[in-house]
Amino acid sequence: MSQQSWWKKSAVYQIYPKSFNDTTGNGVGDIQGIIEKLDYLKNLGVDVIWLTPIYQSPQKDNGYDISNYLKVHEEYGTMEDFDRLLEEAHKRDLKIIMDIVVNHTSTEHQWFQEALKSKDNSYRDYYIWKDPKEDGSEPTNWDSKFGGSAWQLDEKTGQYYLHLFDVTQADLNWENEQVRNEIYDMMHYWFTKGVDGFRLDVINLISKDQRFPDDDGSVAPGDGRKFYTDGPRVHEYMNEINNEVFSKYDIMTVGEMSSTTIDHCIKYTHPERNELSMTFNFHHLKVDYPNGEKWALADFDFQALKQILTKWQVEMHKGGGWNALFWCNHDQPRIVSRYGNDEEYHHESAKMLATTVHMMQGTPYIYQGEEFGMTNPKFESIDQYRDVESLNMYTILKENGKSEEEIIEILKSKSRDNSRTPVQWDNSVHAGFTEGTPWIPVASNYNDINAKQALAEKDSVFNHYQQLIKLRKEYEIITTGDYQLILDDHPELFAYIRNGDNEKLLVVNNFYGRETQFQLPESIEVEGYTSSIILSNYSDSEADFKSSQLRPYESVVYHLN
Ligand code: TEU
Repeated sequence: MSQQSWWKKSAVYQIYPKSFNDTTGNGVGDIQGIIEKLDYLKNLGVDVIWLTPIYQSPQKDNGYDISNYLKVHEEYGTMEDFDRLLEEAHKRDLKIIMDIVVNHTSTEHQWFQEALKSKDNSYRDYYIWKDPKEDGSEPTNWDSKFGGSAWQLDEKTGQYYLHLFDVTQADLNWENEQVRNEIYDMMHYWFTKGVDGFRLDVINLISKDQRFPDDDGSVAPGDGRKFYTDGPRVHEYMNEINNEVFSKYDIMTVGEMSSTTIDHCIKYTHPERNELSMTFNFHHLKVDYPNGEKWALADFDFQALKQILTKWQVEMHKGGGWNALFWCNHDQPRIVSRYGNDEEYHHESAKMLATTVHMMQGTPYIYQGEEFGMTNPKFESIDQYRDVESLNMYTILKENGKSEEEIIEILKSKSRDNSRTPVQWDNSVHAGFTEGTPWIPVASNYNDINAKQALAEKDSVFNHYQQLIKLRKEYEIITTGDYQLILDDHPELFAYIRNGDNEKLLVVNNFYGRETQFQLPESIEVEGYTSSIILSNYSDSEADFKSSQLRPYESVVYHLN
């Protein structure tokens, strides 16, 4: 396998520094705190660490609002701390990829502060400014993803600027070649330091339809996504970034693709197109959005989940693309609380969910705390929330007539803060995260669910993740085999086969807390194959791979050859 695809066998661990490990007592995680946990991560077996933004930022969106790409946010430490982290990681054969946000900057960025000065300032065209409509209203009816209009009026110059996210996150104008060159210089700075790659934030939003039309409401009022998602020049820009920057280093890149399609993701990741290594898509994490609405409650649609993950496996494999595999990140609720059972079957369901994605084709991502089954915190008061999106939505849902209780129930299920509570290292005060007051409360179950406890347990969730990572290194079929869903509409089972040359993996996952029968379809050719169980979340799973009675959340991987 050629050098540049080392990431096809890697497991990536995502760190949200703010909530990872605080060594100064200011209640915020820091770079020294990450250095102190590198041996823990090495023991888990991961190969790459993804750091969410650590750049200078007013922290309105916890670092996704960058005010200086070339400085480290002071609460996290200094550039010397970062250099030491990189050195210590590389000593342990751990790679570090950075989170780069180039769809927008903070409005506190020097470029934006200059742009505000006048319409003819040389930085004005770094951002997207439009005159009001004739009646003085916003240039288009597009909504911000964090609620409200995507346009903010600057009284001084009488023009609006575009912000697809918070009002303090102004969209950059990628049509401007000077902007692109500034971004490329900044990227070279980090790669020259020895960084091993980038996670590119909402990178498929950077090309806007220059007509800036109103949304006709055919999808949903104000949903202007189709005018900037996978936009007209997006692949041209990806290709230019690759030619100008990525192609000069042995690195990996992963694009966060908001509301994208398989066709685009094949284009983004096919090796001959020289764009990105792999992509995140989120369609499998919207099957608990009733009618596509995030801020409402519904059980997850299990059949839709199976179909979506299958479609992405089959078509990306056929098209030569490469998936990032994940359930969790800093924007998503904790998966064991979302699609699993975080009480009666905590360990079984956390392990089952991990096996489901880790045995698929792609590069798996583990979000901090997922490796030992951290859950949603189930906060009871709005005072416990910090996320700008959640706080905006609290206001909007209130204005729309929802009661406090209804809104709290929605936030408990949907808020991004569900994944941003401090990592639960042990059962000491604040779960060993800080000796100060944490910036966001620790989940109350840290006595029972913490890393120290998991490391001491033989059959812990942590140990299950260790085994999954090892299996990826041991069985080539996990990386190269094709994927075939079986028992497509089974009410409880998500079962699939990975087909290799003269070998198969049979992966059977019970997604529910009740027993159910597995029967291998006659159509599956297994004559002459012998089998062994290479992983299970029960110690005594059925050896007969053709037929078994599966217990609640039971998940078994059979190797057939
Ligand atoms: O996320 C973009 C994104 O798609 C999600 O934030 C989603 O739009 C949001 O949760 C609404 O459902 C990236 C980062 O991961 C996120 O943390 C940032 O807030 C956002 O971009 C803006 O930079």
